[in-house]
Amino acid sequence: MANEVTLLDFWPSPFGMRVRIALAEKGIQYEYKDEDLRNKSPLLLQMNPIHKKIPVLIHNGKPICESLIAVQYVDEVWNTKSPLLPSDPYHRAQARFWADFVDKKIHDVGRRLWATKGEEQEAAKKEFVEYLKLLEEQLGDKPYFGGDNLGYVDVALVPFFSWFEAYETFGNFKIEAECPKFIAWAKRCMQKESVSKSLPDQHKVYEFVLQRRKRLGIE
Ligand code: GS8
Repeated sequence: MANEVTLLDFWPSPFGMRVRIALAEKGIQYEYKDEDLRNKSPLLLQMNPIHKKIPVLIHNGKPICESLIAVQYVDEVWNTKSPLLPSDPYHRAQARFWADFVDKKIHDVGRRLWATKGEEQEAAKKEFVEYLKLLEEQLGDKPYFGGDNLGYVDVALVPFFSWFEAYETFGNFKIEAECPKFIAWAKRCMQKESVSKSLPDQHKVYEFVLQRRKRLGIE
């Protein structure tokens, strides 16, 4: 079967980055299409008519929506190389739990770090550090959440590292001072080409967030 793979994405999206990393880990060639989310392409609307969101992975004409579902799909279809989910069902359930935790907590609190001010922002900073400390505990002494190799939780989480300059600058705090182990883990992930090539430069994301703050009237 031919393997035609397209990714509908938007470069600063941490969700899109997850699928980019998964495809890179598996060594899959694909066509990358950057969407203008204020003027969505007919292809995006056709491929994700329910949520109308990126990322959408298109495999041989068929769409797979939702980033974590797409990462699992990639892991299942290209299963001969770089497994992302553990083979043991209990460990697999745990990995899904923490990826779900990242989805439910990190994205939202990250947004509050750059899009709010005053008390709300202070509360977000406290919460953010709390979550990173929980993740540090979960990492333990392992190099990656996946153990000796990059795994599902790493793929779900590391994209947010590209937003750290924006979080720190607009939140006026230093994440490394609070969570050095987390930063060491993120830097370890960045040494992998599959990750470094999939994540945009932190400063570019910062500039993007600055424009968004202006549009939202925060600046
Ligand atoms: C979230 C995707 C998403 O929010 C996933 O894939 O994991 N749960 C989904 N995509 C955003 C861009 S990144 O913030 C998006 O496409 N937004 C367009 C819109 O809401 O109109």
